[in-house]
Amino acid sequence: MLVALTRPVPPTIAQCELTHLERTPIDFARASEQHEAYENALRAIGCTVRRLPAAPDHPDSVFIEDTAVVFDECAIITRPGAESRRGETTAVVDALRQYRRLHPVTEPGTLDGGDVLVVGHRVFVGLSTRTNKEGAAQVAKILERFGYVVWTVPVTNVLHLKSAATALDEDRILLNRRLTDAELFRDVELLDVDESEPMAANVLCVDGKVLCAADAPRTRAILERAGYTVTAIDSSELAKAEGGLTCCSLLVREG
Ligand code: CIR
Repeated sequence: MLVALTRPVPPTIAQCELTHLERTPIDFARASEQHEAYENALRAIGCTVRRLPAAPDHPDSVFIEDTAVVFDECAIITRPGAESRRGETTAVVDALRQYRRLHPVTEPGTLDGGDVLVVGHRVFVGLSTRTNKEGAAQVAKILERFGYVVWTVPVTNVLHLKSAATALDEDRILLNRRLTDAELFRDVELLDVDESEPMAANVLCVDGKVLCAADAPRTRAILERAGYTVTAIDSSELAKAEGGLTCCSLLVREG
């Protein structure tokens, strides 16, 4: 069974952190509807959705991916790079404790889950405005005992590494090579987004089924030609908060 942990859009979403985008009005009702449709799409691709409590004190709490990174053997609890987001981990710890042994990232390390790209047993950690070298070193230390190999990757121009590249399978990623250096992923198979769709690399793939942004039809066609079953998801409201498709869930494989 695959459990997808999610968190509702908080009514405070308009006060979210922003790094690369200008602030524009976010329609809370519409964002919530789109988020529910996303949860339904997760169900349709085989996930059991478990919604954590809302956290109105944390405007970015819907972006649950940034609070933890879940592996088969353990889960890493992050120390988010934005101070406003640090309190989001408490409820995630409570929820994840029943599934995995937890390893927290500690000060001075910072880590956002959006910067951790797992491709089979390879783990690429983006060094960004949110994730620092200490955070990446802690990830490497936690994971070395389980046979993962960890590399760091510079992240510039985008918020997180997974804004530029996401995993499709155990040895393949979808990437936008204008936003990240393709050379860094040398022993992984690469599938390119359509270059007219700069934000299309953030897709959520579960066992060959892909959730892809509705405003990336050309990349969707590329994925379909490569044999994936693709569902288009309209997440335009949360995109104004710099959220993508991976960032609204944490996937936990059970049993
Ligand atoms: C933030 O700046 O932290 C949020 N407004 C967006 C986080 C998106 N997270 C992700 O892509 N993993």
